[in-house]
Amino acid sequence: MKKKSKIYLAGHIGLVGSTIMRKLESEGYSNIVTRDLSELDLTRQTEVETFFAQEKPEYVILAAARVGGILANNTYPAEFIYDNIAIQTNIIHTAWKTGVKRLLFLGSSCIYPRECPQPMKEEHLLTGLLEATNEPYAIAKISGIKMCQSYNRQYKTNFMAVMPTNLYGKNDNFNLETSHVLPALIRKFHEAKVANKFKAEVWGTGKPRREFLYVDDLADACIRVMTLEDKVFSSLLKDGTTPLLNIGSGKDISIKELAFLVKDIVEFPGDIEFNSEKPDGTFQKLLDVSRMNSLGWKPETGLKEGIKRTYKWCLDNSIF
Ligand code: GFB
Repeated sequence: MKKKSKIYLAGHIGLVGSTIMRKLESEGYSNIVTRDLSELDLTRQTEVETFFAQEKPEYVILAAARVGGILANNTYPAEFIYDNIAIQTNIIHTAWKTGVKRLLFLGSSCIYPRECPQPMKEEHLLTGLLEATNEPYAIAKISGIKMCQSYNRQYKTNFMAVMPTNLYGKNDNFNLETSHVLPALIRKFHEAKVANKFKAEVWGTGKPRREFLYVDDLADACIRVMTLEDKVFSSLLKDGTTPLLNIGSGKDISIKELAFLVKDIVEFPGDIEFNSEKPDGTFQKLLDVSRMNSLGWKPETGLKEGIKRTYKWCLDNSIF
């Protein structure tokens, strides 16, 4: 991927897409194509085909998806499976038809089995049952990986899937009904502080463990994969292997520890109340990131620093 290459960034407004956009621009990529939902509905096959025929992108970064936290996944399983399968099917298939040189498909660490050995390696895919709260989303993402693998095997395409761990950062979703845990805790503790409340609620038992990655580090990893030398890139796809790369920080933390860390950063003086009526989800999701590390990538932003930057961004942009 060269600075002048035509790159289609699908999903440029969300947490991941907007960060990749900023990073591409700051690195001097000058021919990035985007479309808002009002201009292009990615769940509509003919709209996607017309768009690719007109724009003829050389590279595709597929960050468009229906995403959300544990409650959103559990409440809207139909949208999570339908939208994701439709979006990725239309884009991956049309990318093959129009000869796209390289495609990057973004998934999530929830593709791995619920009882997966930790840390979870790429080869653990499809070795066990999935976590119930996000099974439809995980099935959609696994289908996307398998599409990339099938097209690579049959048509010699260069389609790669990257599986990030739980992400957070600027431009995240801070809606308490649909967000992930980290933005939710920032908001809950901030609002409790401002309202002089004595306590704030954290869902579940606090025992599950999660790995967090600052989204700027993910963007860096994505661009690194898209700019790998052909020789290195194709070695990752050889013999029809699953085109899969885990992207994470390599460290996890319990939700309880996370809650105390966020409470500290936000300076909420009250108590934390765990509500065990709310679901815990998977007990642990820690990625083995040795494959990505062997490609020369390592995250730069520690969890505390990343949360501080995210909270500052919220305050600077009057998010709450
Ligand atoms: O981030 P989260 O919604 O997603 O929840 P998952 C992680 C953990 O934090 C769960 C707890 O154990 C939640 O119960 N938690 C505590 C909270 N307080 C809160 C809160 O106020 N809001 C939220 N949202 N959680 C999602 C999947 O799983 O993560 C997706 O459903 C995807 O498919 C994504 O993989 C990365 O890590 O459980």
